[in-house]
Amino acid sequence: MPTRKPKVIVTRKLPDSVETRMRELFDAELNLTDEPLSRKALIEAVGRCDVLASTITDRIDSALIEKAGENLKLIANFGAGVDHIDVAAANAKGIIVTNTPGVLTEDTADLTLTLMMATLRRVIEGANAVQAGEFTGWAPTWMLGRRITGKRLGIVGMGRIGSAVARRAKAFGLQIHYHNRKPVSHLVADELEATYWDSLDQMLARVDIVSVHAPATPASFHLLSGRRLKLLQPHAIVINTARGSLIDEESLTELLAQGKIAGAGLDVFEQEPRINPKLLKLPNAVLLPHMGSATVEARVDMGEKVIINIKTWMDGHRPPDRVIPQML
Ligand code: 8YV
Repeated sequence: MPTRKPKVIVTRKLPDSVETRMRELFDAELNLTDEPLSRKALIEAVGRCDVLASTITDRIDSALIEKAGENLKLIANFGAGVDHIDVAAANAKGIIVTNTPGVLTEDTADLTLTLMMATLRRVIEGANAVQAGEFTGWAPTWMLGRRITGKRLGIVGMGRIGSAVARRAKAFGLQIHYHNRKPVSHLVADELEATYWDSLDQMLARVDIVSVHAPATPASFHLLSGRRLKLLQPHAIVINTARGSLIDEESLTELLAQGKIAGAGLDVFEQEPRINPKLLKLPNAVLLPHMGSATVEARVDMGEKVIINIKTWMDGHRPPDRVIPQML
């Protein structure tokens, strides 16, 4: 740990209050343009900083970590997901990785429910129709969506965000089903009246809505594969506010186009910011630009967490949000 203020390179523009505090506490180098750093600039940054404050738009793979200078000891990620960071390679080089869990749970769960409702109730189609001057008056059979109350929701991954989604969904009258590595505690299951499915395949065949909330790891890549998506009933919808890699986007697009899945609400994509052009054209797909945690409050709290992680490390303590690879 340096006795001087640590050199912290921040790869993207963060909320003003966070940047101000970083300037006070650290020898902070901010990104005033907010352009994602090029590979060359990232290599240069890891070569000379003590701490890299990264985001999802930085690809921190083993080749980049190879280039790290001996001062780099902490990658303090602004965000909960760390699938863009090779945590094992960083740890092997003595670099700690931290993230910002907890503070974006409720906002991401809110956006998940927003997508469910927007998809089932055709909210975007309706708003677009009004803007296009197509609202010529109320009609009994126009813009019909599907009722939310009473539907069966299948949550894939019942961690913090999955549980927050379940709580909200229960209040909307949905029946909660979930697949997880292991069942949640009896207390939580009773509160949510949730049904545990050991077999993801069996759950998929029986739910009306499926929402994924698992971390992106090699094991969860295409968890909703083409084969599994075909198990869904034709009236089912798919929601993703986690990571694009969890769903085979090409198969999902085909099944939506063929009417074999009724709709999808997606906030994340396999090759962000690129989106499959066929998906963009589908009226039954509600697509958002990765904005699950995009509230002023969440982004300030995420910044605070980055600061706390750097500060505790700087003071010689174990940062509270250290990512342990075995837990991913
Ligand atoms: C963040 C997210 O905004 O935290 C995450 O994992 O997906 C987003 O909500 C993004 O990762 C910031 O780096």
